[in-house]
Amino acid sequence: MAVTTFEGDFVSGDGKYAIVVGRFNAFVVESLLEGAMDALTRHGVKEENIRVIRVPGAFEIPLAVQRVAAQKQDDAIIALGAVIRGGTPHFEYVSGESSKGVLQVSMEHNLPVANGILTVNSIEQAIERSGTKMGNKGAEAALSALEMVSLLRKLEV
Ligand code: INI
Repeated sequence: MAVTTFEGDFVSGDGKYAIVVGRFNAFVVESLLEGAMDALTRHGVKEENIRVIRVPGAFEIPLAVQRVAAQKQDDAIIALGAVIRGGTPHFEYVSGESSKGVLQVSMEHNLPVANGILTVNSIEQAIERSGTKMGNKGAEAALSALEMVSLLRKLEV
């Protein structure tokens, strides 16, 4: 008997997307945003169906994501930020809480929220993951949002 498999694809670019961006470590985050925009538009998402919401830092991302989710305008939200380890434990709080927060909103609102919040030990690692030798985490997050929108349409309740 054949197994039925459900899997999202990247072919329908008709969804609406909100990108919530933490401004902290802007030199990295702007590259993540470029990567996300490029991935969405090259998969057929029109610029008028993308909105960008800016917040001060990664710690503020969950609240903005929650508000955007409550507006019910988008098929998915993409959270972008860059948390880079410094000399204090502040890093741990910001990285842990921001990731937990976006997951919580995703579950509560039954909405894909892609986690493109980079959490790295050094500026070098951040640069590597924002469009150089380790890819672009913003683009990856956008692709996962596209895939999840497609998958959830196939798993309509
Ligand atoms: N915000 C970040 O987005 N990345 C960081 O690396 C960071 N560090 O390390 O401090 C950071 N801090 C600011 C934080 O997100 C809040 O904006 C701030 O605490 C005010 O609530």
